[in-house]
Amino acid sequence: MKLLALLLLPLFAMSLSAQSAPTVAEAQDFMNRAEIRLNEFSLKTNRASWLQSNFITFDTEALASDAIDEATAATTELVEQGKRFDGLQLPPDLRRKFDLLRLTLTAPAPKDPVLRREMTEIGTSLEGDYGKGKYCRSNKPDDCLDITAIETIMATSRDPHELADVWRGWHAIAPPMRQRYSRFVELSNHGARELGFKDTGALWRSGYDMPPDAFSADLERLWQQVRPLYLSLHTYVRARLVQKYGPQIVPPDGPIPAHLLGNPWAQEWGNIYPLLGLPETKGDYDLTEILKSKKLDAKGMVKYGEGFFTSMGFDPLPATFWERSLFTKPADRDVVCHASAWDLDNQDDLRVKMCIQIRDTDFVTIHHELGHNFYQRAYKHQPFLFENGANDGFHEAIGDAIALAITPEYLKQVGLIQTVPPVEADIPLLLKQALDRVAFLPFGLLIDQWRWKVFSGEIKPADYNKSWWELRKKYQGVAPPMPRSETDFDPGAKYHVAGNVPYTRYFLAHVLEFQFYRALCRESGYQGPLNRCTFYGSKAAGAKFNKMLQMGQSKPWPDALEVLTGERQTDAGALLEYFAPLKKWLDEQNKGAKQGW
Ligand code: X8Z
Ligand code: ZN
Repeated sequence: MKLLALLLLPLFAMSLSAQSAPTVAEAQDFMNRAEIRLNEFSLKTNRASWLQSNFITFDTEALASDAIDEATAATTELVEQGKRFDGLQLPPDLRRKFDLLRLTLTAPAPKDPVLRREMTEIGTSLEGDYGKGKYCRSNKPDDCLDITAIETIMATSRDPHELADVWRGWHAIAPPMRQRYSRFVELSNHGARELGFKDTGALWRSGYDMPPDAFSADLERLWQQVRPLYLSLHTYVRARLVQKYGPQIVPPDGPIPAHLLGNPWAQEWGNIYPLLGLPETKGDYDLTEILKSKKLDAKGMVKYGEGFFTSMGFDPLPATFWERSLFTKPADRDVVCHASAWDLDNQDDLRVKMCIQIRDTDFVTIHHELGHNFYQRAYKHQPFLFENGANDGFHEAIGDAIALAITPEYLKQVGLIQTVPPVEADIPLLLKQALDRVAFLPFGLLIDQWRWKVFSGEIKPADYNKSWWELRKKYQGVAPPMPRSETDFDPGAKYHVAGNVPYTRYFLAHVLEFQFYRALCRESGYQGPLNRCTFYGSKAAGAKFNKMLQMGQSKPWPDALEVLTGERQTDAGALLEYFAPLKKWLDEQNKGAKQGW
């Protein structure tokens, strides 16, 4: 960094002093140089971060911190220098780049190098701690469960004591993060204010081509649109869990204990589908069983994902994707198992990093991750600052829209099942989908409702855990399995809090993916109930999709949405259409039952 800064500074210093009134040509020149620098830093930090999350050691953490520190410093400096062009009338594309430049840092840092380094090191160490997190059930070192093992137990065990124990064990990784987290918040806010934002949360909310307050209001609109469906699902699931575990463990009128929903964070509930007592229907299938019986390995599963995209006309992934990705958890070292997709050089060096298990949810996650990679490749010809999703919700929704098209019809076409289940199977199929995608909605919303208040100071460190559970109750209607206190730090047991990844993107994605899906279905010529549509093999759908993907972030997101869907608003209409038959069915089942908690 030192050398680069020295090289950079005279250039900018020159243009700063040469003229007091800046010109459009200078702004253009400044931006061209800035994008070259940013691209170089991005490559360096990507490499260092890839190493750090694939080999979590003292040294890789230090190297990643160094790279991030340098890149943060350079970006902050560029934003600072870019302020010079603030009042200048610029062509819209160029103005957009200046606006995006201000938003590039998810973790803005103080200008003071000592404070900046402190913040970067905290950030890296929190993510590393999450990656190393384990719960050792006894004192024997070989009885330690990592997050992959914990997830399996939470998905399959039906013993409430074991579930509570494992839940508690996993959440015990987080209290040591608490102090560092609150310091991180302080330092990052400091940086955000220096960049001209109220706090880091305000910076995050500014990335949606509308004023931050309008964005918050839009989220509330979407939540109100989907909330009745969530309540119907919650009511139904709670009643079945009361039958399974008894009213002592599941209060019939209260929030559902968070350890009984098949997932350490109660964020997706698909794993408890077998507890819901639906009769077997003709043609029922269990994708996990099928994947196992076909003896598919992790790579084989990813091949299916790639196959979906190529069937729509996208080029296959490059050979380096297969050589450099991490598909399975290495036996001998700590890695960050939380799935992610990477674009190391903003060109062709695409990778995924995932500890794949042979099961249905991982099949879906693979499509999710590949959605990121195919998006990244589609917009690689854009200038650096436009090489991104139309907004971050779009990035998360691409692969999910494809995963929605993993219908029985599709599975039959690729030879994974023999017969397509009849229409009577629709309710079970829809319920299974809803357990993952509808149950997720309040969770997707609440994480940043918590974090935005943490960043704004409305939630003080002394209330971190209490306010976390208030929001969990308010939105999700779930409760902790045992009393919690401020010695706990339950938010830190979720990857995106420890790793400082904004989360509202996933709420948006869970709405957008149905909009994308419906548009792709229409483009493929499909007619019929929405939940049975697949566009596997549709070149027309692929071409339309690509039209949006290759725009990257070059235009405000409503423009991108319009290209694919003809709509300019995020809207849950498609989601509600998809689940309409289920909503009707749930409400019949729920007759007479109390809704809410
Ligand atoms: O983090 C992810 C992806 C990587 S971007 C696996 N997701 C969220 C989560 O796991 O909490 C996908 C769904 C929500
Ligand atoms: Zn993702």
